[in-house]
Amino acid sequence: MGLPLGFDAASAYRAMVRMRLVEEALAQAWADGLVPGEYHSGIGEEGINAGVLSHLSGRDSMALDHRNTSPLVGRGTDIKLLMLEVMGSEDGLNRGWAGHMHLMDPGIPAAADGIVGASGPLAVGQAIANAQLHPGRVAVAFHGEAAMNQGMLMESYNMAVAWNLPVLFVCKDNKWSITTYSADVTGGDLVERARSFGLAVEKVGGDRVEDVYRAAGRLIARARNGQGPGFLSASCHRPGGHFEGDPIVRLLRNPRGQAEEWGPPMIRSAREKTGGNRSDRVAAVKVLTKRGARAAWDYTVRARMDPLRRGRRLLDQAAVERIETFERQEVEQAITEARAAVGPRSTFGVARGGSQ
Ligand SMILES: Cc1ncc(C[n+]2csc(CCOP(=O)(O)OP(=O)(O)O)c2C)c(N)n1
Ligand SMILES: [Mg+2]
Repeated sequence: MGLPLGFDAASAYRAMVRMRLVEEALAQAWADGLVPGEYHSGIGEEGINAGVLSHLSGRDSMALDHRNTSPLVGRGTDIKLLMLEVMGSEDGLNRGWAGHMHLMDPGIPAAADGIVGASGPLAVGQAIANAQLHPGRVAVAFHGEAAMNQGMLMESYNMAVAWNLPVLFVCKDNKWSITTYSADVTGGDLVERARSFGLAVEKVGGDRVEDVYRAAGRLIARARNGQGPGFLSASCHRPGGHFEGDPIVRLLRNPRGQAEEWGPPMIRSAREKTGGNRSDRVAAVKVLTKRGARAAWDYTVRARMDPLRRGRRLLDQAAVERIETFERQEVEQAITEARAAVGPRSTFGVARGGSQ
């Protein structure tokens, strides 16, 4: 199948590169102790974000989760203000009150919430306002697959269908909920679950921005025309793990080395006489080993799902270089200025040369 009509590969790639570079700059700032608290990066989700955002314009609204940086970058939020906000600066986008997890850009309008599943009610609220005040505008909620086990998100699906609201729910399915395999705690099939609410559904590989563009386009056009809300399931792989400094990534990237380090103490503890009966302790070690092996295998297989690598193939080399050079200059300038404004303080995150 060729590229979809109206799809601009260069714009999509530019958006993805910009998102990736801003995320990398902020991940580095976190490692350098400049970001208070946690930082959840959206590296690996760029194909989903860029494909969906290509269909939004003007004041279409967005409700975001804890991986909110990339969608804001993709919608044109000022990246220096965003960086300052993530670093807790009073000169930031939200005067340092929002930090990384509750970023808000009233100019879009877009709002993020760190409570898992909260992008559902936020988007439904935006959609009600849009339907009443600005027919033709849509709202998009971005959430993870594990958020679909949260009641408030399911209530949002229900209300969106019952009131025929112009909203699209985008499920970024990376298969993980922090350190839990979502499949282990999820009943049934999530796409079928969404369909059963009466949502129009599509499922795509989120590493192919052109496929996301095509599917999101159909769902957003329906919602905009008053034909009802939609649900897009898009797979992705986040090579960085749950948040910066996530120790499980060490296991997944280097399972053999980690088994050598963690294995002997685990076996010793299973043999020790304290803490439950011996067969239970041995069984626990077996379960952990099996889960670790399955996760490491899955991580290795899915590591090929880089949306930028695939996006590059849609363009010629000269265009790729032009886009990357330009975006790198812009992002480097913004992060240099933001870091200079924040100063040398290093009171948060992990110390340089820490446990990473
Ligand atoms: C209501 C609530 N419960 C638990 C948490 C802690 N928490 C933060 S992110 C997360 C995992 C969410 O998984 P998913 O929705 O799949 O998003 P992902 O992190 O994989 O992008 C959890 C459990 C939270 N923030 N809010
Ligand atoms: Mg997840």
